[in-house]
Amino acid sequence: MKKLVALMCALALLVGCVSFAGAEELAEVTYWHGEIARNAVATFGETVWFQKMNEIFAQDGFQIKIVGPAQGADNNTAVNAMLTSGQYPDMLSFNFDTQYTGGRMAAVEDGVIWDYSKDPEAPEKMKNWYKGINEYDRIRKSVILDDGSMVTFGMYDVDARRGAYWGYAIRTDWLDRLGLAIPETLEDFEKVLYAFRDQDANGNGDPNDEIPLVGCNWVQNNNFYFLVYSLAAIWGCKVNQIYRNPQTGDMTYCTEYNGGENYKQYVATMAKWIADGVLDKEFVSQNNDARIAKITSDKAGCFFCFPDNVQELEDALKLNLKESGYADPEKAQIYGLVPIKGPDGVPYNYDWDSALVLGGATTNDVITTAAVENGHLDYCYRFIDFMFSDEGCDLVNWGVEGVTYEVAEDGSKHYTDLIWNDPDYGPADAIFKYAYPTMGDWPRIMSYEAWGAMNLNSDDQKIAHVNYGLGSADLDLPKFTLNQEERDAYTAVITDINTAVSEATIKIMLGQQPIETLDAVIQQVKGMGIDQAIGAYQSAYERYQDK
Ligand SMILES: [Ca+2]
Ligand SMILES: [Ca+2]
Repeated sequence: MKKLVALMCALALLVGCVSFAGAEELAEVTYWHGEIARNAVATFGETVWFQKMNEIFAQDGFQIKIVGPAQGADNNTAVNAMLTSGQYPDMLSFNFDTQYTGGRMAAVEDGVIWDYSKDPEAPEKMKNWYKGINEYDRIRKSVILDDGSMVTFGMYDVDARRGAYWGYAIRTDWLDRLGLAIPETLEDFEKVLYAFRDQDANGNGDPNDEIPLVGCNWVQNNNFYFLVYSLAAIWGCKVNQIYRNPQTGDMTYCTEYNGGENYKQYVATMAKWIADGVLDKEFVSQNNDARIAKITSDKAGCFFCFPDNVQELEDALKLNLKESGYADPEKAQIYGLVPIKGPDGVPYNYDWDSALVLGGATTNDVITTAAVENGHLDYCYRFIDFMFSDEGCDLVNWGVEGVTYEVAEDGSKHYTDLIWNDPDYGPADAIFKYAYPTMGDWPRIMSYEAWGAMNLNSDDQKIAHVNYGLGSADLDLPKFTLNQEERDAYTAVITDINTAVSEATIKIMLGQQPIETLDAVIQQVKGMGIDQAIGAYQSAYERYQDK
C-alpha cells in the first residue's frame, strides 16, 4: 500500500510538472465566441476537433482558448460590457455591422479591431484565407470594406446548393389518391389545394378533416409568419424586408415592386384561401409544435419544411398511419416542391440563404488590436490560415480520419460508425463531440458533403434539397454592408413601415378588413419614407457592385 501511494505521488508530481511546463511554454490566444452548448457537448474545449487543433497549434507554441459566454447568454450585452472595459480578447466573434455604431470601419478607427489589409505580411501568412478572396469575387466584395480595409475572416460556402433549405413540401400519396400531378404553377397549386379540401385526400373516409396548407407563427424569427410570408415569393415578393427586384436587379420593397400590384395579389389570394378553408387560419397563433402535430397526424397536405426535417416528420407520420390503419404507411411521402411559379413565371426561392448570393456567410470574426499588443498577431494569422486550409477544413467538417471518417477509393469522405452508432445520441447530436459540419458560425469553408451527410441522409431529404435548389435566387441580396449614414436612414423609417404593412397584411388575410384597404397602406408607406429605406440599400448595393 505504501508503495502504491508513493507511486501515485510520483505520478501526480510528474503530471503536475509536465502540465506546468506546458502551460508556461504555450501562449494562450483568447477567442471570444459563444460556446457550443449542444446536447452531447457543452464547450468547444471538450470536442475532438478543437483538441486536435490545439495539439497542432502546440507545435507552433500556442493554444486557442474560448472565452465567450455559454450559449444562450446574451452575447451582444456581454461583448459591449467587455468592449467598454477595454480588456479585449485576441480574437472576437461579434456582429460589428449591426451591433457597433459605425460598423466594422468605425471599430477599426476606434482601435478595437485589426485591419490586416495594412499588414504587408498578411497575404503570405494567411495564404489559405487569401486564396478564397482571390478565387471568389463575392467573398472578396463582402470582405473588403468601403475604405479598402479588411477585418473579417468569417466562414463561407463554395457550394451554392447548401443554402437552398427553404421550401414547401407536399404529400405525394395524397396527390396519387386524388389522381393529381405535382403542382408547378400557381394554377396547379390552387387546384391541388382545393382538391385536398373537397375530397378525402388522406383516405380515412372523412372528406372534411384535411387542412390543405399549414403554417405557424415562427416566434423565434421576429414574429415572422413563416409559411404564409414565404408564399409571397410566388408573386416575386418578400415581406418586411428590402429585397432585389427580379426584373431590374435594383433594391425594392413588397409595396413598391410592380407598384404594389403583386403584393396585393398575394395578400388577396391568402385572404381567399383562408376564407375558403384552404390555408389554416391558425397560422397566426399556433406554434411550431402545433404545426408539426398536424403534419404527423396526416391532416396537413402542404407545409413549409426544411430538408433536414423531412425524414423525422415522415417517420412520425408513418408511425401514426400504422397505428390508425386506414392507409398504407409505406406510401406516405413528404416531397419538397420546386418553388411554385407565379405571375412572373419564375420559381422564386423565398430565401436562398447561401453562398450563391452571400459572400462570407458570417462577417463576425475579427482579430482585435489586443492581439497585436499581446504579441499574438502571428498566432491569430496561423489560426486563420489553418482554418481555411484543407487540413483545417477536413478537421472541422469531418473530424479525424480513421476515427470519425474514412476516405473511399474515389476520394469521397464518409463518417464512421462512431458517429452513426453512438450509444447515447443520434448522429445529429453525436457529431458535435467530434466535428462541426452543420453549423456555420465558425471560420472555415463549409463542406457540402459533410453537411449533406448529416442533413440529407434519406432519399426524400435529398429530393427536397435538390428541388428547393432548382428555384431562382433572384430575390436575394448578396452580402453588402450599409454605412452608418445609410443604416441611420434605413432604421429611422423601417420599423414603422414594417409594422404598418404586416398589421394590414394579417388583418386582410384574416378577413378583418377588405383588400381595398391595402391601397391606402401602399400610399401610406410612401409617405413613411420607404424610398429612403430602399435608397439606403441601393447605394450600399451599388458600392458593393463597384468593388
Ligand atoms: Ca378534404
Ligand atoms: Ca379525410
